[in-house]
Amino acid sequence: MGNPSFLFGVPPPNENGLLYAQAVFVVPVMNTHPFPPFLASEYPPAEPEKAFFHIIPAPFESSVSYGGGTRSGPEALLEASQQLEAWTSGHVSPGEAGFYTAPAVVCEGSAETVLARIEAAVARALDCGAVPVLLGGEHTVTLGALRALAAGDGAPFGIVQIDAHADLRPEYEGNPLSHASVMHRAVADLHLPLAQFGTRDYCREEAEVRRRYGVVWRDADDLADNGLQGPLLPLNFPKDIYITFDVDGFDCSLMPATGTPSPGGLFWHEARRLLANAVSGRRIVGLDVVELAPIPGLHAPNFTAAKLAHHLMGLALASRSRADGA
Ligand SMILES: [Mn+2]
Repeated sequence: MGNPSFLFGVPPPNENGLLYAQAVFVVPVMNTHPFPPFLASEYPPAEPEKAFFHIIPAPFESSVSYGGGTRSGPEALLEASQQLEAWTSGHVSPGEAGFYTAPAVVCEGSAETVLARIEAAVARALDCGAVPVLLGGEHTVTLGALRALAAGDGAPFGIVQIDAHADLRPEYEGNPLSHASVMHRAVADLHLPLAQFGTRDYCREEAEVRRRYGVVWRDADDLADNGLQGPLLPLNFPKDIYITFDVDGFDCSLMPATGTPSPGGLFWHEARRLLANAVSGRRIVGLDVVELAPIPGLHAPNFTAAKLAHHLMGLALASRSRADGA
């Protein structure tokens, strides 16, 4: 890898307000290489216009509060995805609907600059009729996807968040675009309905934000003690949902490779049952897997994150098939 190679990126909005142009610009970067397409070992990459899924790597890392490394998350997840089987649980094959892995979002510049690029990449996915699958990067990247969906012409949608943290601080260390504030931006700025599951590390101020904005939640302790107990989402929650899965929602023994690992989290089958419950009767319009911070030499968490992304795509495919009457 001694030769220069290139990362491709979607340009930020231009002065005419266009979200993206046809051409991409090229930023030379030393000692990097294009990320492998998602599960290319089983499915050759589809054309963007024909793919059901646009997988968008967003290796953004800026507002680290504990351990770093999320900038390496998308590449590690994509590499690990080559080891996946074609089926997810329930014998669903998302790849048959077409995977297009977009060029990695260029993550140089300010958070707002990067968010504009993410928004453009997600808008492009939506224009293609695809489900955007964003791979972080720190949790801040979710805001770019939410902005694109909110600006689109789709039906109203709500957010289903799996996370150890509420991410509801108005700002964190003076930064309103911190990963610890991303859901505050969603509820306060974008006015999106929000449901949080698996939460266990948050403060009084965030609990007050929950009440102020009518956030739905089931904390990890409650889920462990009482189980799911009926539908997780209220009847009046939007039928269209965006799923944001912060991998620290998993227990830290299953997912040590994240910036703020925490005990008392979800295990695989708990997460699977929780997601099935939340998705039931609803349609997934986009999703992300964020905050993977790979540990050199430890492959299991990367594979766990890849399998999670694949599983979520299986749920999205099934949810859209139901909604479309297929
Ligand atoms: Mn988070």
